[in-house]
Amino acid sequence: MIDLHFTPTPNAQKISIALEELELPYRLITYDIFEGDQHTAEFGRINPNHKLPAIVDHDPAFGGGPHAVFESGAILQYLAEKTGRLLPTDPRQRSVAIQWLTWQVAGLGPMGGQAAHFIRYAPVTLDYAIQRYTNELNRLLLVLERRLGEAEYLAGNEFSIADIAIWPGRSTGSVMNVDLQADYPNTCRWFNQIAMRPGVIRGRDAEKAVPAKYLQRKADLTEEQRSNMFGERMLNAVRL
Ligand SMILES: N[C@@H](CCC(=O)N[C@@H](CS)C(=O)NCC(=O)O)C(=O)O
Repeated sequence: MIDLHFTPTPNAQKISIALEELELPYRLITYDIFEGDQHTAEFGRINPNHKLPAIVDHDPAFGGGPHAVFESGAILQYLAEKTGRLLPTDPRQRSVAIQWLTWQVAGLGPMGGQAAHFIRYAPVTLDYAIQRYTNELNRLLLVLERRLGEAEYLAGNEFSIADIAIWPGRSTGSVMNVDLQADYPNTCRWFNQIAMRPGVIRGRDAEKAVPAKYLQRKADLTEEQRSNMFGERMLNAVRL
């Protein structure tokens, strides 16, 4: 049994999708990140970075008791290696899959996150910051579009954890007001194809198990919520 520490966001959804695709039994433990559930010392022992997602595998293949894993990319790789699935066995294709996985966690994810932050949450409108992050996000979306014009999936002809890492960020388009259908036809083809996979549908629906209030957040946060997400309370969780 695997514990999935979860909140309804694209990063955490990557893992519910992977677990469903791999048909691994898991228990969902939900966090309201706006209320600061992620800042407890108990969760810090599972994820020293105090962010979602994280997993605890109570039956790791290498034995020795429960094993905690944080960072969505590392979790995806861990689950793929545990099961021998969702990562190509051919070394060249496997390397390609890891490259696109890393591209998402180091580029597309953080740039999308910063663009969303300055568009939705910044208390003042900072044109330069918005322009900087939306330009970079646009560039990354073009890189994705070009890749999906030359290959069916990110790693080539096999669905892999690289696709799972990128697919849940579909809301990126709505942040940017991008018309995926018109402007990114290859990405759109890939997106719709993956959306039909039963495992992906079940993994996406994991968020139905979280209390509705988690999903009804607005951009104007209370002072406490802002502090939990971007301020003092967030820093206090990692202070010595
Ligand atoms: N690089 C991390 C990012 C994790 C992350 O930023 N998680 C967000 C939710 S998507 C979070 O926990 N935010 C709460 C906070 O910042 O306190 C990963 O890929 O797992």
